[in-house]
Amino acid sequence: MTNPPKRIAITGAAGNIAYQAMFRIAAGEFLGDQQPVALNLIDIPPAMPSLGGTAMELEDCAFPLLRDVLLSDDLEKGFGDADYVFMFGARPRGKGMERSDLIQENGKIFGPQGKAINDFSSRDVRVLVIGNPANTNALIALHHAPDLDPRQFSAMTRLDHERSRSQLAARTDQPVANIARMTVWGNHSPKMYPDIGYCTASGTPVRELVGTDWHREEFMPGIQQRGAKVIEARGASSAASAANAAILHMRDWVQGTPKNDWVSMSVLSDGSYGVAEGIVFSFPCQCSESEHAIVPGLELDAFGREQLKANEAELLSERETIADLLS
Ligand code: NAX
Repeated sequence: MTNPPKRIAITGAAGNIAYQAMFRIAAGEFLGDQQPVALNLIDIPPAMPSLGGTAMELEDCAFPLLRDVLLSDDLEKGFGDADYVFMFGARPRGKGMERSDLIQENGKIFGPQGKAINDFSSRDVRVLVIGNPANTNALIALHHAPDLDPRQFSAMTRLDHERSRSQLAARTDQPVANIARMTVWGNHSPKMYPDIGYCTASGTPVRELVGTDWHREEFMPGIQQRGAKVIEARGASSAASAANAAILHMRDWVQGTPKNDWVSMSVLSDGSYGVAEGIVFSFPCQCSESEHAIVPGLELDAFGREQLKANEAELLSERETIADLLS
């Protein structure tokens, strides 16, 4: 018997990351090769002609699992009956734009979109915000979806998590598949805290293999600045790796994380680890059947606690900047 299709809404569908993500989703990399999918591709009116071209390409792939493709600049249609939402769509930072302007401008997008998800998507929808500033945009979206559980919303720090695993594999000379229990705490911004305190490489504590100086002086800034380095080299921001991380984030949320490991996910803080409630903060999370739980009880040293506080302060300040959008 064939499963009914799951409907996946993608905002910013004419953009770079979405272009790297949607073909993989349609090929079954997110929900598996037994699950038909329907795509709702959402963008703004000027992007519709280009999106039409992408839809032709999807058709030309003749993906066996792809049942239906809808293109829309209308939020009701776009988010209608969505089971999963990837929110890539955002305004890029323009010339002379301050970070606070960017936060304000993007905030205006995520309020109405959160409301449309609240009003028109499946009651069990799961939402991932990628568009920057992702954590605060997710906070705005979930705030405008009062009929849904805030736990149905998350923001992406998975790219930072995978970047970390890859660098640690290279440094310890271990296969990347054997790098476990990495944690990226905080905000998807250069303040994020890539923590190796519990991380293991083929079962050995990574901290013993790499040392504190390398962690703080090379690894941390390397991960925090990795996005900027990609832009410098490519002349464009990370797209394929961001799409990969978005698919992994959603796949693990739905299908579950491996036993004895966890992933980094930005979710609404419940006060765990002393982080203020009411901000979307990256925590170590374990997932099972579309639910996530913050891994409890990890010990942080004084340096780690300082890093969490700095991230908390940054996210509280971002929340202050968009306070009018939360009223
Ligand atoms: P692009 O500029 O290529 O695409 C953005 C798309 O969003 C465009 O097609 C634009 O028309 C659309 N858009 C703008 N306003 C919209 C609205 N109101 N409704 C629907 N669509 C709208 O950017 P891309 O490279 O795809 O990046 C997308 C976002 O991801 C950016 O905000 C980027 O900063 C962010 N990133 C987040 C990452 C993360 O780890 N959380 C990493 C990668 C990336 O930097």
